[in-house]
Amino acid sequence: MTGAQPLPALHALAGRFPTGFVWGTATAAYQIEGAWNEDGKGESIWDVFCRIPGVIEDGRSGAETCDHYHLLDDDLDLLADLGASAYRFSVAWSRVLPEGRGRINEPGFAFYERLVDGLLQRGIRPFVTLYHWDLPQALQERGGWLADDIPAWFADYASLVVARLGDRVRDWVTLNEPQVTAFAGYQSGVHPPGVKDTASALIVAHHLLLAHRAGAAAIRAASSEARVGIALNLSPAHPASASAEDGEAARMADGAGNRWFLDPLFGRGYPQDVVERYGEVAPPPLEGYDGALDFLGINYYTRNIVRAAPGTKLGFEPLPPEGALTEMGWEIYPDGLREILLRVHRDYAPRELFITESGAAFPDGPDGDDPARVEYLESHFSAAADAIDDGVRLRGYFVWSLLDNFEWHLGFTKRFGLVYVDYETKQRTIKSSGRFYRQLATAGR
Ligand code: GCO
Repeated sequence: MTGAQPLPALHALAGRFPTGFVWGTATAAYQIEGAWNEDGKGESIWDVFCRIPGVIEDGRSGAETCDHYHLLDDDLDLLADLGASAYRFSVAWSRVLPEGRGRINEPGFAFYERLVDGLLQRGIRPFVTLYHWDLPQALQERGGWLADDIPAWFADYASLVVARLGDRVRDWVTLNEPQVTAFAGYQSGVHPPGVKDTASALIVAHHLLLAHRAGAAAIRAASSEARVGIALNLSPAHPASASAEDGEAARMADGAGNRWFLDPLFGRGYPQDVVERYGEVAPPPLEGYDGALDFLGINYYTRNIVRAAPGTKLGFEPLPPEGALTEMGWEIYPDGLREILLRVHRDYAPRELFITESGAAFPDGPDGDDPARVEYLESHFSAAADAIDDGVRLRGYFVWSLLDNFEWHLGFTKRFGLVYVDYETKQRTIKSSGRFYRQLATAGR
């Protein structure tokens, strides 16, 4: 199998997306940049965390990874070659503010200016994420996301970046997946700072929401043209059976994972049913809070199936995924993308929606032959087109990821790229999925 799609089918799929649809790919700074301590960059919490023995599956770190910092021009050419009309990347906070606040690192800004200018020269629209998990270590030492001051620190950082790039960048994503920052960092502890305490995770989630709002105001103050969004990881929660107990379990899983962020961002405060179950560890209310979103970004990978678990705090537990799985062990479930888009559209009516990430890991080799990813993309783009047919205001789709890269605590054991990266030589090879993406995006534009 080569993964080549018959052209008429591909054109039919591309034709289901409206003119002006945004064809993007996505990355994050720590996962691709490398150059962890070059040109004045400060340490981030990931630089520090990766040194702890045993926390990263292959014992490695993002210190070098794809070396995008030095191979920027090649990667810009790759993006153009893939036919992308947009690119979502993140700014490493500690590259521009080594201590998180105060002293500016000019070479850090120069890098992002070169990146943005290079995109614009190639007709590619930048979508900039301000926070994709790599907090400056200096701020961690002042309490990190648990500190009451962090919304203000984030807003100061945001206004600085927008002051530099806001004449060329319109689309800003404040935070990537606040649910993961809070719960992987402070409940399961698989991300830095490796804390395992639900009460702390809920305070961090609260501070992230406050930081989003403060950041959004700072972005708008620095640029009247700016459009502000956030990227949430959302997954439908399905009950394991038709029983009332499993139905309630699914409602709680949806509440804790999805509504916990959606409800406040759309001005409804925290979901009361989940607040009640959290009991004494619940955060203070968010009265009068609104995310003021120009667009909502959804990162979609899979669905969750849950059943009742009466002994647990929230009363549910996940079932092991079944059926066809990606190398992450996640069920391949394109219908869930349509379902979550439709549900968010109906329940929250965001002005605009973007799929800010969707993609899959498979055990790819250097030949770049990845028929499973081609199929994954085809089925998920179809699901996105179905949602558009249903009336969802979906404006764009960013494939995760442009390049194979550092998959956080899983190190380099998982490959998500449209482009294969040889981590020794740093050589890039466009995979079959990259060629499929190019054909689709080109036909769609
Ligand atoms: C996320 C992150 C990405 C991951 C990707 C694959 O959504 O978890 O934004 O950084 O690499 O999702 O797990």
